[in-house]
Amino acid sequence: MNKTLTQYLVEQQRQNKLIPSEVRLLIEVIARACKRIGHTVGKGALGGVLGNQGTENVQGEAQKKLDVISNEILLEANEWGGQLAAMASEEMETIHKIPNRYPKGEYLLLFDPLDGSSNIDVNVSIGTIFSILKAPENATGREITEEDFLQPGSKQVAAGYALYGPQTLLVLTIGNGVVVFTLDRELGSWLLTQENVRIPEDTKEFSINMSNSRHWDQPIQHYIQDCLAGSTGPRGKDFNMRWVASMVAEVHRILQRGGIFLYPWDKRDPSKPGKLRLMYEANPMSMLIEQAGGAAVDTVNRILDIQPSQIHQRVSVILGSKNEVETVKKYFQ
Ligand code: P6P
Repeated sequence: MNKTLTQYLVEQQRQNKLIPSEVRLLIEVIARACKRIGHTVGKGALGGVLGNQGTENVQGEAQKKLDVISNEILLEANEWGGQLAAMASEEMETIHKIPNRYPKGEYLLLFDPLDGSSNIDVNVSIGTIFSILKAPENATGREITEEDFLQPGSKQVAAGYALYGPQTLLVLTIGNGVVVFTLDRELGSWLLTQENVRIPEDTKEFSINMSNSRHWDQPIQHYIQDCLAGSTGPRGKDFNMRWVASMVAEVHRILQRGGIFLYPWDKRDPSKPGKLRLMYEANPMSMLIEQAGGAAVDTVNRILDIQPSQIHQRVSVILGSKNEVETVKKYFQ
């Protein structure tokens, strides 16, 4: 019988003293909320949950009904438990403080409630990404502010994602490697199906939105050209390409078989350093990638070292097989 999520977390808490009970309970609540999100997503047209909400989020993007529903599920599930001081979400302009009627804890939860929204209405894999930080020591006894969230990704206590695909998966790191749980839909239990996930250090598979190529910086243009030149070109090997347009699906493929994912700055909107958000997309994914032996940079700097300046800030993302990320960095030097 596969270990349950609870058994895995209790053992990590007991053996490695890696996570206090508050973090174990918090992860279990998040996992339960992701079960509900997956169930709701799975209903599709039968649940009347497809299509647009008719509103825009803080990013100026049209919100899907499921974006809003998923956000609500995570807020409601995490408000009352007493582990959190506040939450932040791609779908909310400002931080969400724990209502006074509930006890407050010392952790901060950040999430992209449903990543890959452009895929919702066409039944392609989407997911929930989450990141757990500890509130600063000096936050005790005072109101939590947005500044309290602005910690580098290296400070994350835990990170993970749920992937709503052919299987419903929960992929998690508490700083002791990466593990995968598969949802047993009959039992409603997350069962441990993979431990110590390791990313192959080399790859022949890149993941980038090629339709943006005329807008890329020169180094990215050169890197992709060299990949496309294949075995007769400077790389001396043929490459394959994948683009699902769901970061969760791309990262999961890379965790399983290696690869490199790139969403670099481009000149469509020069003021934006990239499309993806640092706090609740790039940071949690970078922690998972590094914990599995990969690398994650913003073209030159380690993503987990970036000191955030605002909660919704964007960043260029290049992550995956360690040696391939190093190769891309050389094009920028
Ligand atoms: P594009 C989804 O909207 C997302 O934030 C990531 O999950 C995904 O990798 C990227 O944007 C897709 O972007 O420009 O190809 O639609």
